[in-house]
Amino acid sequence: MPKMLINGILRDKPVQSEGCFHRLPSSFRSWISSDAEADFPATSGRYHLYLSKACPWCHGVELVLALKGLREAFSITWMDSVMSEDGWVINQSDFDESASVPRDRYLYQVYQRAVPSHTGAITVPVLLDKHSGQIISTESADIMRMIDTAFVDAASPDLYPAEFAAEIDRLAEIIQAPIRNGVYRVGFATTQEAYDEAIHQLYAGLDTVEAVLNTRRFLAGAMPTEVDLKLFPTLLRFDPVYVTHFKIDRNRITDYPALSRYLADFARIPDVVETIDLQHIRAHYFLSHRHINPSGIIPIGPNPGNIIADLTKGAA
Ligand SMILES: N[C@@H](CCC(=O)N[C@@H](CS)C(=O)NCC(=O)O)C(=O)O
Repeated sequence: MPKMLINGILRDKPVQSEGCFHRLPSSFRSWISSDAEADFPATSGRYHLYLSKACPWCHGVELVLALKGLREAFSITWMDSVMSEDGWVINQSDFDESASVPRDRYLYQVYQRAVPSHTGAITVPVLLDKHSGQIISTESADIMRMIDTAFVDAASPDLYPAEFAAEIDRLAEIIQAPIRNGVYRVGFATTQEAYDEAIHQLYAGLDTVEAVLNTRRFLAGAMPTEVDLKLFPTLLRFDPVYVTHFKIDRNRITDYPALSRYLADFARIPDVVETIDLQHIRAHYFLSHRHINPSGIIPIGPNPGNIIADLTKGAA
């Protein structure tokens, strides 16, 4: 288990009770705004992201940057695939010298510098203000929404259009606990009861989403919106990782016609495929969670080496 910070010092996380996995709440919840007078105005080049290619929450943030053409507006520090006992390790070979952030070895150093007495988990994504050195947010859903709504440009898609906002929020609620967090609740359960509850909720959630996608191309309608950017990272990891690693073996995504069609359709959106590194993702899960995979074996995986090719077959 990775450690956490308690009063700024790296410590073991307390053991979770009743066999259930609980994600700690995000500690930093400020916002970038389109208002030029705001504390954190939407300014290209001012903000920095700490991201992992393996993490589904980070993947949602990266997809917002990709779909809105904002990749160059932010500097990024990437994590190594495999987590250490001391948490996320910063990738040194990809390090962006021009980003004007210190070259740390571990992510916890970023938290310690911003708030020396910080208590909380050391998670990605992290959104940092390079002017003040403050951490603005560690909550991916907020980061996705604030980038989409603050960095407005007529040429880029609106991922939270007003006419679909209620439906996007409704669907986000349906997928958040049972599916996006649910796969972790299943995989990290340490009692049969906790596993049974989480797995039933997960498959009920997938059945609901399958029914929605039988009538719509994307979750809220004909065009991709924010909620698709939240679901896709989990679906992408499902068959290659979660089925074996998290013991989620009633059905695969390939058993669901609408979910499979949707996964391939989403991967064909321009700039999406560049955000996917399945080898990195698989190495992360199978080698980082040694408490559930002590020997660190990486299984062969479905259709080895060909998953991306299959997903993007026929891409324009
Ligand atoms: N609520 C957060 C959750 C982020 C999160 O849990 N990230 C995981 C990676 S997938 C992490 O960094 N875990 C490290 C830890 O919990 O120690 C968000 O959505 O941004």
